Amino acid sequence: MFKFFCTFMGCQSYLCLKLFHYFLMVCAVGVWIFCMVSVSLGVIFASSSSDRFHFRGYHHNNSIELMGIVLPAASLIFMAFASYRCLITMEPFKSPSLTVKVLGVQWYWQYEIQDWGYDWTVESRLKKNAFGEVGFQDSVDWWLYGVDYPLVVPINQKIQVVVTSSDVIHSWALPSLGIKMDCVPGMSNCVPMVILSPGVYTGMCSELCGANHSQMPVFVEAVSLDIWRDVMKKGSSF
Ligand SMILES: [Cu+2]
Repeated sequence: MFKFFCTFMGCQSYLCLKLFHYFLMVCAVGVWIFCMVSVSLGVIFASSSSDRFHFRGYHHNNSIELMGIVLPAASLIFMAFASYRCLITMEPFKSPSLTVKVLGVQWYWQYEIQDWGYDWTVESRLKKNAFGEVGFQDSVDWWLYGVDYPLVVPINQKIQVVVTSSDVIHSWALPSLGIKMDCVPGMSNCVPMVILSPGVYTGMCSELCGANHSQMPVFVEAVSLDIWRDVMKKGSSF
């Protein structure tokens, strides 16, 4: 678990996998366009410099011109469909199995779960060392990411995350789950979350929200349903 801290985290949600595949596909299309343009330029330069007679089949060639229109258009339509599918995956669940409320506060997160008969609220603040200071790597686990009370959620559940803010705009971001959602005061935004494997997932507030913006990491622990029920039964942090 702790070794993830020093590396990139992999995709651990259905949404993140989809976004990553879309990213790879767009990269592939980019490489393909680069190759096509390079070959075309090569042919043009070769035909205009030395042996014009040899390459004259490429000038005013209808089928090549048609290809130059159809192939880019087809790749754009292909990417549009793929991105539309990603957008649909980002839509809030119509029938979520669990709803989690995330409240951004200067400068900590408040998590509420009032579902399945539980009433669980925690304030998630950056861990400090014995002297009440932050930012000392040796003094705490999960340097600059560890919090006193993390959000605990079950894996393989359709979790609707409802985010909002009590003061300024924050942003609840978890890269390995493909989530980055603005928390706007007086407004609630929804983001779907299905975590595929148990573990610890970290992110940061991604909207500059004030002096201690750096002190509101997002720290999520994904556990099995049984462990999650035990955590819920233990109750809130205050
Ligand atoms: Cu913030």
